[in-house]
Amino acid sequence: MSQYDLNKLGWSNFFQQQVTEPLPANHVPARVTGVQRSSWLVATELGEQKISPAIFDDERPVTVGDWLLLDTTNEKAVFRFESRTLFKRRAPGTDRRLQLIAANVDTLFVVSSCNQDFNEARIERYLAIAHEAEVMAIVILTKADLVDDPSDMVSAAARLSPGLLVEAVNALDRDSLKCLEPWLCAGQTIAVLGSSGVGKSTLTNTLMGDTDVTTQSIREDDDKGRHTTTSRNMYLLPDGAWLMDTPGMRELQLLDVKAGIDDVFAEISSLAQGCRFADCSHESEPGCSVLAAVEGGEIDAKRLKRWRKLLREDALNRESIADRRARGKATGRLYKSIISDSHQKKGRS
Ligand SMILES: Nc1nc2c(ncn2[C@@H]2O[C@H](COP(=O)(O)OP(=O)(O)OP(=O)(O)O)[C@@H](O)[C@H]2O)c(=O)[nH]1
Ligand SMILES: [Mg+2]
Ligand SMILES: [Zn+2]
Repeated sequence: MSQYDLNKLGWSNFFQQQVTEPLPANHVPARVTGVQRSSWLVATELGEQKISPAIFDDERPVTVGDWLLLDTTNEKAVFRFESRTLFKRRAPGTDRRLQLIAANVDTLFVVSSCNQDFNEARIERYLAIAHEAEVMAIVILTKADLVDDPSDMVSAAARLSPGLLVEAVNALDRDSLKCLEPWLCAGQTIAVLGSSGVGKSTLTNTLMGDTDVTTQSIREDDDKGRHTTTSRNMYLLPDGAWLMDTPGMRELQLLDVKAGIDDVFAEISSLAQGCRFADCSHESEPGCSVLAAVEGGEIDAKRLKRWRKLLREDALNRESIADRRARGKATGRLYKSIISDSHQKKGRS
C-alpha cells in the first residue's frame, strides 16, 4: 500500500458514490492539500504534486480539503466532488464576500491560548461553524505551561456548548498532546483554527514530530501573533491523520450558520421555542420564556446577549451577500443583453 492510498487520504463512500460512471483513463481522485494564489498542492495515490488552480463554480471556489478529479495526462483538475463538510465565513474587511475556510474536515481543533487570547465569545464563533457543518469540535487551550492553573479557563470553555471537550496543553510538549490522539486516526482530517500566535503551527509541528511548519515567537509587548502562517496546508501526521494548519484569523464573521448558532446556544434556543410570539426578539416582549429564564437565573444574561449578536450578524451577512449575488446576476443579464443586442445589430447591417 502506498503512503497515500485513497482511504488514508480521506476518501470514503460519500465521494465514491459520486462516481456514477467508471473514471476515464488517466483520471484519478486528488485531495487538495494546499491552496496558494497561483498554485494548488494535491495528493493522489502517487504522491503530492503542484497543479494550476481551476474554477468550476464561481460561487463555490475550491478550498483546502476538497476532492478533485485530476487528469494526469495534462495535470489539470477537471471536476470537484461535492464536499461532505464545509467551513465558511464572511471575508474580513468591507468586502461582502463568502470565504471558504476548509472542506471535508472530520474534527475541528479550536485553538485558543491560556493568556490574553482566551475569549468565550470568540470560541463560540468557531463552535457555531463546526456545529453548522456537523463537525466535532474540541477546544484546545495552549500555553497551559505559562499559567499557574488553567482549570478556570477549561471549565469556562466547557460551558460554551453542551458536551464540549476542552483540553489544556503545552503545544511544545509531545506528552501533553497525548489527549488528542483519539482524534488523530488514519484517514481523519483535522482543521486547526484560531487567532494568530495561539500556537496552531506549534501544535502541528509537535504532532508531526519535526519542525516543518514555520512558527514565530509572538511579540513580547502586545501578546499578538504576527500572522506567521499565510496559507492553508494539510500535513500528514505519523499516525496517518491529516492536520490542516491555517493562518490566524483576526475576525470570524458568521454567515449562514443559524442552525449552528442555535446548537451552540442550545439552552437558550430551546427555551425560545416556548415564547408567546414566534418572532420574539427576547428583548421586552410579554410571554418571553428566555427573559423569564434570565430573571430566574437559569441562563446567563451575557450569553443571551452574545447569542442575539451572532444571530443578527449571521442574518445581516446573509442578506448582504444575497444582495451582492443579486447585483452580480443583474450585471450578468445586462452583459448578455448587450452581447445579444450587438449580435442583432450585426445581423441587420
Ligand atoms: N510556552 C508555550 N509557548 C507556545 C505554546 N504554543 C505556542 N507557543 C509559542 O507561541 C508562538 C506562536 O506560535 P505559532 O505556532 O507560530 O502560532 P500560530 O497560531 O501558528 O500563529 P499564526 O501562524 O500567525 O496564525 C511561538 O513562539 C510558539 O513557540 C505553548 O503551549 N506553550
Ligand atoms: Mg501558524
Ligand atoms: Zn422570547
